[in-house]
Amino acid sequence: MARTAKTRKTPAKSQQQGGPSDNSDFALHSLQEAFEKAKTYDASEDEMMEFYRQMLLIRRFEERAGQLYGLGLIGGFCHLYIGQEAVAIGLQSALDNDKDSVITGYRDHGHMLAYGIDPKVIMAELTGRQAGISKGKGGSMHMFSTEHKFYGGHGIVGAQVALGGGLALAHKYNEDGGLCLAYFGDGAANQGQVYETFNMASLWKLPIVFVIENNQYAMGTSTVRSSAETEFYRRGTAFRIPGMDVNGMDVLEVRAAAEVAFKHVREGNGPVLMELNTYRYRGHSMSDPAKYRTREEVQDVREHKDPIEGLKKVLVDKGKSEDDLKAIDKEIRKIVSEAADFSENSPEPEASELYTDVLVEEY
Ligand SMILES: Cc1ncc(C[n+]2csc(CCOP(=O)(O)OP(=O)(O)O)c2C)c(N)n1
Ligand SMILES: [Mg+2]
Repeated sequence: MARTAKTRKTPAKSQQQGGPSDNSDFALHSLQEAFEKAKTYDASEDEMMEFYRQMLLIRRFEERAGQLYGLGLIGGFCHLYIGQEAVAIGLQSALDNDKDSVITGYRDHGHMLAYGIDPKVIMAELTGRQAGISKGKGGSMHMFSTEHKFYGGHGIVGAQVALGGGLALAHKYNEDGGLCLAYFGDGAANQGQVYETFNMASLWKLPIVFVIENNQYAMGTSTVRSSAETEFYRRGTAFRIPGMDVNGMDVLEVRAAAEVAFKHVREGNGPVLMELNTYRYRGHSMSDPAKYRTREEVQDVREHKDPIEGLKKVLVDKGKSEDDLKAIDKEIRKIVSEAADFSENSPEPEASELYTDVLVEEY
């Protein structure tokens, strides 16, 4: 019988019975077992407020980016991260920003914000301005900051995984103590070079964390229609890479998983593969009317699994007042408005910029 979208797993799958550690045919589950012993990161109240603030920044920034796109101020492609905020915030909060590197695909604005990069230069890049992080020449998909060890922003599905392997090799070769966090989607997980990278990374015990952001769709195709194995955390088994299955809608769970995975990698044990189960609320890109799923499906996730609302509940239970949380919202709206104003009022690149950053010689 054909599998339908109804049978696909939900972001809450990892909370259900019969998780990976019960699966006798999934051999590399030692990290999953360690993680399942303490699935919620014991965050201080300040840390939780910071997670809340950062996730809200991504949400409001992306909403504004969507509006600017609608007004014609952003051209080209634009892939929003709304719904997936807990993944980037939970993982990147556990990084050492002085040492570690990050690489991802084209859905990259949220990762840049999570890495502490100024919203103004991200928004200015989206609107193609000189002040943008790639001088306005990269746009939404090609943002880059070597200063922050953020290596893109890539439009070729899966290519960032092989490049991430290279970054990890550099960390090891230079003995700089860093690790590479390489994000890719459920669709990208079916790309050939991903497995070549798994092989070399495991063979050479490279310091890399492979993160599959399973948002359930690759463009308009759900995972059950495209993938023979939808338990993506198992995909490293043939390469002896331990897997972890994580609820990517819960920032405290993501951070708890990150602690286990990063420790393993930092101790020189080679790569880890993490599957982060999440969901994108908007279409694949701004030009996608999303006819391949029902409104009810999206609404159900928004109402029951939203990462920001989920953390808000935890904070309110801990005694935070609605007013405290509203004050954060106000602060974030101001930051986002300033970023939008900055990006609209900044000059476009000079025509002479057409001749810079162009490779014309062999190297
Ligand atoms: C090599 C390659 N093949 C196809 C495409 C077209 N394409 C762009 S995004 C995409 C889907 C990727 O989905 P997924 O990896 O799940 O990432 P998501 O968009 O869900 O974050 C495809 C097929 C591409 N950009 N590069
Ligand atoms: Mg996807």
